[in-house]
Amino acid sequence: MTKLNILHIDMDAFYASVEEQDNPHLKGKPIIVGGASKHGVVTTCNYEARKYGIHSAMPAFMARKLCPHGIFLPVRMKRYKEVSRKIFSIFYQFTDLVEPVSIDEAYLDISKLEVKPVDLAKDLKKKVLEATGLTLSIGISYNKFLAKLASDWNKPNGMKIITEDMIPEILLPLDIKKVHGIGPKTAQRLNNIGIYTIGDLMELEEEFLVDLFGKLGREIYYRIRGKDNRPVDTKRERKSLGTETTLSEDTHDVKLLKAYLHEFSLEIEEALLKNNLQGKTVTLKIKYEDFKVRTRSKTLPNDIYAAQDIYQLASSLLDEIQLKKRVRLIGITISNLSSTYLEQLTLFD
Ligand code: TTP
Ligand code: MG
Repeated sequence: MTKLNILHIDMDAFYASVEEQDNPHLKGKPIIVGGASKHGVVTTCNYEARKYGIHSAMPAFMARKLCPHGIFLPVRMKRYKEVSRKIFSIFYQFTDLVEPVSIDEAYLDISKLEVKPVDLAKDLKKKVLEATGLTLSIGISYNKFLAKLASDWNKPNGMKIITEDMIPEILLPLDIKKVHGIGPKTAQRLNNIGIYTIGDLMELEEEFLVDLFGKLGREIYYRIRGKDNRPVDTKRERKSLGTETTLSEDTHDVKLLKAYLHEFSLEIEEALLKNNLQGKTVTLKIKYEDFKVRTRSKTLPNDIYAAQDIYQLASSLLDEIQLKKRVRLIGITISNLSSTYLEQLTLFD
């Protein structure tokens, strides 16, 4: 039997569960996080609220309609990050082969450990519950694709093993939307040609999928056959992260432009925290009314993630530019990124 050496861990209703834990009187009530915040979009909700059909990325007004007595709470990113750190420090107690995927999700490679995967998974669940009061779902398999599929199998507080001989029974009837890498658009394109399940998808030739989706097509071809040799990548990095907007009216108004920079800094801080990242380089981008683009960057000796630091840097870059023409687009990017978990890793070595 292929060794079951990969774990995928995903916290249950993460932000909402933290809120529930911090405010015990809310336990059992439908909790929606994010409805109160700037874009008016639900970031997540607890399983009680999901019974009403509420889900991530739903506009808040719709969620309120579905569940008027729901508890709508603002996003408290710093708090979630704090809890996330605690959880990841528990992962690192088991192995240093941890790939942080997001604030509440990680892969662990347990090949080096001499313990039964199920026992390890139970132990890990118990430790996280004791330290934080939170539950999580674990998938156990022999590659990342199958481990991720397994962690989603019986959420919340789930545990699922997928072994090699279960592949036909589990994969063939599965909706193609469940394949990591097939997004809603890709799924739609496949539905259009009569492909709904992985079983249908298996009928297609490798080269046909490559023609359709390029390199991803090849990956999909192998993944649905239970083959995925991506290693657990402890240093996985994104190159940059940023946001920009075209203004409703071209402007010279530095105060207004700085208000945008302020808003962007908050958004970038949130995205950095969520993805366990920090960065050294901030780039300001301006597009003038004549569509000429100017960018200016500054690189610091140290890493930053806080909105205030990003704003200060971007704002000083704006001060250095003489606005001779009106501006039609403004944006900030942070790059030179690194994982905030690398520190933690050395801490536990
Ligand atoms: P998920 O793991 O996708 O969702 P979840 O943990 O809330 O629920 P579950 O895993 O039990 O299905 O995302 C983790 C956190 O990331 C989530 O708590 C809130 C945040 N998030 C957003 O901000 N926007 C989104 O669109 C999604 C999906 C998640
Ligand atoms: Mg989750």
